[in-house]
Amino acid sequence: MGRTDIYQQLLNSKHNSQKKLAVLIDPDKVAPNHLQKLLIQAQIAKVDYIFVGGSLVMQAKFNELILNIKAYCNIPVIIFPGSLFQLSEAADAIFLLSLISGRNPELLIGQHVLAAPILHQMELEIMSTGYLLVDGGAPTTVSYISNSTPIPHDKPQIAVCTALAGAMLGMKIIYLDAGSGAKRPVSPKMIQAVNQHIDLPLIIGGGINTPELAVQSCQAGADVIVVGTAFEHNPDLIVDMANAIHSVQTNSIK
Ligand code: 1GP
Repeated sequence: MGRTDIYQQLLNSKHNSQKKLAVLIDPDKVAPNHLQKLLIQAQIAKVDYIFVGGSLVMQAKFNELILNIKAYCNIPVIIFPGSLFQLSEAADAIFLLSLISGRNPELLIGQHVLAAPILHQMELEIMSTGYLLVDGGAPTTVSYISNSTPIPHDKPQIAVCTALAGAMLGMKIIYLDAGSGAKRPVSPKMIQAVNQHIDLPLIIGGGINTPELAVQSCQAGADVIVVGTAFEHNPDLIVDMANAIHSVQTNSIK
């Protein structure tokens, strides 16, 4: 299998204002029968991407999970790695995340140095991603494990400066995350501010649990909405969420 061109697709979709939905599968949280149901719904709903990963994964069979996902659906699978243990050539692509909102050197560059020789030998498309953790109203697993301070919810300017720095450093995607199960998602105000300053694909996740919240984020400038927890509780929500996101029409307000 040759390398995929998911990044180019993301750029094209951004250019055409087509909003995308990614379903996040946390390896620890999905039982095999639930996985099948989730993926059948995802296929029916024409979900755009499956992200796989978590900031704390206790499940050892990462590769097997990705092979299972591939067996149930043909949606592109992108690794959203919480650590070096979450690598697999069975996926299509990987976000090479640098936690630029934090000041933990391991997650800015340390883990990347260790992963680089392994990634170099894999056929994965690698997408350099500036990852910004935003306060979601309560401590999340990612804020604890990453040992980093999230950007305050009501400080869009910090997110803007951080995203700008990431773009200037050559990162290709910006991911604003309130953390899995966040009590409040990244605010439309923050999304809009970041979107007005950078021209890169903008991924938004954490605490988005209704189609209305997803649409608000898209209208503020999100290109890809990531949903995990809400679908773990209710896979039937996938179709409504996808329809809502795919119907968003925006006139880019830069
Ligand atoms: C977390 O952005 C993702 O990294 C998804 O969050 O589980 O709250 O949907 P949820």
